[in-house]
Amino acid sequence: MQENISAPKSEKPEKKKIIFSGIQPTGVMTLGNYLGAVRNWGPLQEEYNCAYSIVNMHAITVRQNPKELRENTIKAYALLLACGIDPKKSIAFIQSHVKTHAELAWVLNCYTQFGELSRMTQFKDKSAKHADNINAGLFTYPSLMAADILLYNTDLVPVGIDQKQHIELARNIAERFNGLYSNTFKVPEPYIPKLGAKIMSLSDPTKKMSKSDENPNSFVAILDSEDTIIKKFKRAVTDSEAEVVYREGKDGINNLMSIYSSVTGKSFEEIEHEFDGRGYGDFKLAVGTAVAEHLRPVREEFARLMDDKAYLEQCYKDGAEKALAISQRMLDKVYKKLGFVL
Ligand code: ATP
Ligand code: LTN
Repeated sequence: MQENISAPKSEKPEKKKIIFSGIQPTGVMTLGNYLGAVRNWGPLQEEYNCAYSIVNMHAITVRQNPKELRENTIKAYALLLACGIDPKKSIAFIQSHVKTHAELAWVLNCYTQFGELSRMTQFKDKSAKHADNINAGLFTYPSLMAADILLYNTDLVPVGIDQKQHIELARNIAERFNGLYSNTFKVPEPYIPKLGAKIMSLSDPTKKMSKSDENPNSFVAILDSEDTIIKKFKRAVTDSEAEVVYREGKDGINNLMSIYSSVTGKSFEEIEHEFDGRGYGDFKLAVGTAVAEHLRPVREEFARLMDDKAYLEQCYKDGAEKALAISQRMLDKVYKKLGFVL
């Protein structure tokens, strides 16, 4: 007998939840960005309505060379598509093309406290790193990020663990606004992967892998050649033991095990077993080879897309149009509640 698995006629189909995330076009995308965030964005398209943005307005909170920023923005967009984001399924756009982001950010700035922004770890880290340019944009960066998220009625924000604090602030801003003006914004949740949420630097495994690190050996860029990837893993800092086991204090090995597990799907136990009695040299080579192999289709698709700038332009223009249509409705609602004459 065939089972009737369709929903009863009276029940409305459940509305898909909404996902929003962004990445800055500051330099090259790293393995950290990929495993912590971007890699998870493609598969989410099947179950959710997704919007993904290249957040170039966030990028200018630290000085950028205009020519490089322009090139990096196109490259970041192409990489997004190469990583599996399908512009027909998701809204994929460049932040500065959609004016509502800056407009809502201003409003939210007026509902965000100085004390809250002062507590942001990213602000403290970046102002220490760029002591000659602690600008107001760097300080209010999280209000723009809150605007990005809140404009789309977002349920979930897939990010690495370092962004959790910013999402908590976005939640607080949304709740504060809702409390003052009645329900307006959906309160978003962070969506952080169990594995890969914080990939560490290869040269100092107590620090996060970051694309703005001056030492290129500290990170693997998604577009690095196979040889470069293997070389970087060979040089990765580990410890003076020779045991491939996941254990507290073995930061370098723990990081390599997380990376290897993320790209092969093997559990830590399986990895420990595979490298039982073998040295770090073998293990590092295996990690490098597996990562290079895993990234090969991304590199190839990226090269293909960069040869078709007209297609990229058509995609980001189309993405911006869709993003504007949705976000303008939210901005109008906010302006009305504030008492702005419409
Ligand atoms: P920068 O070095 O310029 O500050 P970044 O490398 O931190 O940049 P972002 O554009 O700020 O990159 O981050 C994009 C996404 O990648 C975010 O969701 C962030 O949480 C995630 N991410 C960044 N670095 C890592 C990492 N080392 N491990 C896991 N996820 C990461
Ligand atoms: N702040 C994030 C990038 C970012 C973002 C967003 C992430 C800007 N706006 C909205 C998620 C949702 C970062 O530095 N990684």
